[in-house]
Amino acid sequence: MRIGIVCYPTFGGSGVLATELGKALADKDHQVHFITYQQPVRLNEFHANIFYHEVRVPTYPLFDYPPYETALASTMVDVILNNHLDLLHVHYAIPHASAAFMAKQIVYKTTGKKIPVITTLHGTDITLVGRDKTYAPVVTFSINESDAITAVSSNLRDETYRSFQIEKEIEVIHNFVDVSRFRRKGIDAFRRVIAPHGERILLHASNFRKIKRIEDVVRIFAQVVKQVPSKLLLVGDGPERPAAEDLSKELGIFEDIRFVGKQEQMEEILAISDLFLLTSEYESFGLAALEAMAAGVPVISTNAGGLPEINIHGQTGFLSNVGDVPDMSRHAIDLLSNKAMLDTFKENAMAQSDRFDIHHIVPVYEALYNRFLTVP
Ligand code: GMT
Repeated sequence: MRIGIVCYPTFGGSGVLATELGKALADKDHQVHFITYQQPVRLNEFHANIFYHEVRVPTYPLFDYPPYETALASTMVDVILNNHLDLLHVHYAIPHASAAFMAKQIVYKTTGKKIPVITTLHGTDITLVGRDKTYAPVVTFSINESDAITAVSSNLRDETYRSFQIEKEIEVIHNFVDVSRFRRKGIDAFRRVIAPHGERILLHASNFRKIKRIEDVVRIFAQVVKQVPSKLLLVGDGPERPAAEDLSKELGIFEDIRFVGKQEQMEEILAISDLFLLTSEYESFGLAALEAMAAGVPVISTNAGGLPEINIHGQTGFLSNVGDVPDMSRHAIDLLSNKAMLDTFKENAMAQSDRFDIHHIVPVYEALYNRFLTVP
């Protein structure tokens, strides 16, 4: 198949998932065309079946807001026609689903070809940004105009039905992880640099937006470090980082925390970590938590959104109400101070991640694509 994938090229989960999907499809001999404004972060090696088409947005003094969506739709048309694409798979509704609708119309009017559009909803395109009145009519329309709609969790599917007038079926295809990539032994030298006295290593990775409640991560760690010798690694960057740095100074734990910024090699970092913290107010899925589990790192998380679909309370980690720092701290301390329990949870986390392995989920997407290719 010749598949066009449209996504955000950044570190965010939707872009990561879309890129990993494209790479997996290319490995299965499909031809994959990424259409986006920058080389996707995880598209970091050459593959004969992968093509990257950059969306250029020419500027002009009149444009206070350069029209990205127009540039994207026009690039989609070019790529569809020049490469004889069979379908477009867009990740994150805004503005990808509406640009795809426009591209589909143009291709049909000019060539009579009907290009199927599949829209995968990822989370904030529905729960935060999409719900905004400014965007909602276009989001509703373009989702309904998609030939197939998928959501990355049952929770997100339900949220979408609650927030928008959706007339079509939304299919749940959970996010996936390439388990084999994350099953690796930690590099001792690396661990010694972070935790020179054999301390436990806690980890959080995100885009440091408000929704992640980074201050809760810092406050949990402040409790843990009182009871268990430990260090905290904070991976990623974003608007809440300065506040987290200030809070860790205020709580006198700045020296025990490393703010390492954006990192591509998450598997190296996870391999030396003992516990993953995800304190979000909402996660449609929580891909970062799944990657942690694949590496055998148990997860202390909130019970928001789709997190209970992956993190099993009392088995792969613990779930608490949003903002319940004492509960999350207690769970973290209990787990880190009981080696037998920690080892069991590590095994459970790996076993749970196997259910979301790339080899199970990618064929589900292929089957979905095939449905559209076989319809005359
Ligand atoms: O977490 C973010 O804020 C980034 C966002 C994105 O669009 O990249 O992540 C969303 O999509 C991921 C992949 O499907 C999910 O794992 C995240 O849970 C989801 N984020 C939210 O729902 C807040």
